[in-house]
Amino acid sequence: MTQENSSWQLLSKNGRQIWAYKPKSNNIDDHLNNAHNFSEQELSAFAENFQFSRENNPSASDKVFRSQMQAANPRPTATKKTIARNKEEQILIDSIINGIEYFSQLQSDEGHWAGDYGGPLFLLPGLLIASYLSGSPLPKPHQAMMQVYLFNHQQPDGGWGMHIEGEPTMFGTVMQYVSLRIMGVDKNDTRLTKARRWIKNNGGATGIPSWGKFYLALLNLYDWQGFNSLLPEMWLLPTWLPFHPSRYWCHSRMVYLPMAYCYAERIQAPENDLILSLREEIYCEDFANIHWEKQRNTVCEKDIYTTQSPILKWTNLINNGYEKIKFKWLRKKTTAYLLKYINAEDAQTNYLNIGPVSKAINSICIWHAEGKESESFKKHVARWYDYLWVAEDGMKMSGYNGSQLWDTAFTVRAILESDIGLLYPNILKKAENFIDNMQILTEHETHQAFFRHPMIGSWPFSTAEQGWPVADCTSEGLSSALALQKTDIFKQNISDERLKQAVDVILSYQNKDGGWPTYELQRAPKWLEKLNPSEIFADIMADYSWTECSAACSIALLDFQERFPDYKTESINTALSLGLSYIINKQKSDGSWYGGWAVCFTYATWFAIEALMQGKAHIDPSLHKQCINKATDFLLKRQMADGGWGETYESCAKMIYSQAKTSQVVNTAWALLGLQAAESNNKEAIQQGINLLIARQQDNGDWAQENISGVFNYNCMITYSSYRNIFPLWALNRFYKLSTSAK
Ligand code: LAN
Repeated sequence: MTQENSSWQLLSKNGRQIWAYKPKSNNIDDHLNNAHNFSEQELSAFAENFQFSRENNPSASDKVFRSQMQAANPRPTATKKTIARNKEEQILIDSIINGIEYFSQLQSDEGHWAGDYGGPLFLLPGLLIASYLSGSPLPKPHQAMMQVYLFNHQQPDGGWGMHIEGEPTMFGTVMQYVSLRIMGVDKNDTRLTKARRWIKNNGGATGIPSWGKFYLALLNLYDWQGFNSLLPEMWLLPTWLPFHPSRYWCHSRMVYLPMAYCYAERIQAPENDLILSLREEIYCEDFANIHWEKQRNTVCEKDIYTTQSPILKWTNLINNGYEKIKFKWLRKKTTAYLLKYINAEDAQTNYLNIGPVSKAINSICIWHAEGKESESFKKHVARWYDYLWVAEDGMKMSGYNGSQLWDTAFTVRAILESDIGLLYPNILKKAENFIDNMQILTEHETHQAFFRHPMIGSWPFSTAEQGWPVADCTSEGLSSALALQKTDIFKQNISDERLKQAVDVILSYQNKDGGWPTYELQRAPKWLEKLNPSEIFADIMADYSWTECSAACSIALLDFQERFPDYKTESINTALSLGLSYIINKQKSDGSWYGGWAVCFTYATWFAIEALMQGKAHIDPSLHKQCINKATDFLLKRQMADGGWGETYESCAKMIYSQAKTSQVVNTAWALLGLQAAESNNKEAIQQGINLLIARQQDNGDWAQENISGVFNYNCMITYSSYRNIFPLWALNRFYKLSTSAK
């Protein structure tokens, strides 16, 4: 390893992962080494070592992490050789083994797989604003790498998208612009001049969507008058009201909570030279002359995803009116409540918070309420680093504190799909250890007071200490634990009792419509979506059911029943028939399913097929046949000339299948998993897809990073860097299993 290779190191402890610059030791609690600057020389050495070009692919390959892990970890060897019956089979086995052995080098000592979880471009600005407002600058090397990241993702016309693959938007561009200025980049830097041109050509920052207006208002770059009231008092209304915030989707709830506090307090940076200059840089008109009230609903057309409904407009009118006459005593009571809630969320999540947006805004609230020297604020700052990730494109803010449990659970299933996986007991043992450690076994003390869904027995998406259970993560945790226990190759620690607790959680998560949501039951009616104020996301107001979540939960229940047929048989059977009917009803006329959390139709179609095939006994046979036939027809129709499948992120936003220029290994793998699960008799199509996966595999067992694979709320993409390994491996392993059992 070169010096540059080793200056950034990923430290990890029980799933917690932090990038440290030249750390003094491997102790994660001591990761900051403030003695260092980051020289120009080091920067260019980094760029040379880890080349990145947005033009080739805006999605980085996670080279920094991967090269480090490869250098540190020897390749494992199989406990015995798998004998092939012919040359073709040998190629298949070699590819699977190569894939497993390569990927196992990326496994941490504590058993999980880490990886780049970037993609959205509006996260890092939030953190930088928190650090700027609170006067807590990030270390120089971190800032230098953040600048690298932001410039790497600037597009040729000077703008930035909302996420790394998206077309430039006002939100993306203004937020990155301001971030770079906060970090001290000169306004005359040609890249910033170009960005300014983009902003001004598109109407200026008055048209930034509401989340951007909020961030700019904090910086004193937007008048709070130009921001629609969030009616903070709403939090004190009776909880039975259908629009009470406790009924919102938890991510919206936990973002609008600290936003309401900041709004109620009108938190605002003091004017200084930078702020005064920025006011001149990002607007088309003179800042002092902007009619702020008129800007409340101005949104640049490049940003709009959800248009304001008439009822939202009326609500805003009323709320803005109330703001003029508000009762001071009530406002005081409200902010005290908001703060209590923020403190509770901080404690429940060990200051990680539910996600990256609230992480930054909660930090701001605690700084404002308790001060920079308070213990709570220091605990917040300590957790900023849990959200930062270094890849060859620079330092980014992750969409979560990682995808640890999720990736580990899938990897176990992919490896164990055939007997080849059994040849790697050490990898599996370590993974089991991690999955064991990540199950949530205690309840938050304040869970009832703050509207939390019971969580004993659940699994999270990232780590147990983050403290937010997820329905389908619980399912993947359970399915992977059961798959491991089937092997019986080493001592395992998850008791029957705990498996049953997981099932109880899954059962408790089923929505009235028969499907499964993400973190909580759907608590608000769908019409509440009319009050979605975000402009840039859809379906954020309630926790609706999703095909993938419903499929994962149904599959976990089926896996569980196989092992414990007598546990709550009736309840599980009822849950299954409702859940599977939900999935069937969601099938589109072309045979596909829309995927809400990854790109896109191939993802959800795979999940749905898997659940319907495994749950066949619970479905009317003719309906089942019709449904599966339609699904396989859909997949076969979408196969590309080279044997692969490929979708772009536009499938998600437009909700219409959008074919990529080239096939994608991740989509190909999902389609193949689906076709094989469906027992499609088009062997040739499957063989062609398999050939493509093998041909695309690199010599070291990895696959190249292609298009971005994850999404949320239809309109923002998110990177799942492990998917390029997990799913091809899984599809190949299934092919091997089926071909050996058939003969
Ligand atoms: C995630 C990540 C995981 C994802 C799956 C488990 C894959 C999915 O099946 C259910 C939904 C879930 C848990 C999910 C929901 C939305 C999240 C939390 C994210 C995509 C990661 C980041 C995103 C979050 C909302 C980002 C912050 C943005 C806001 C609009 C608040």
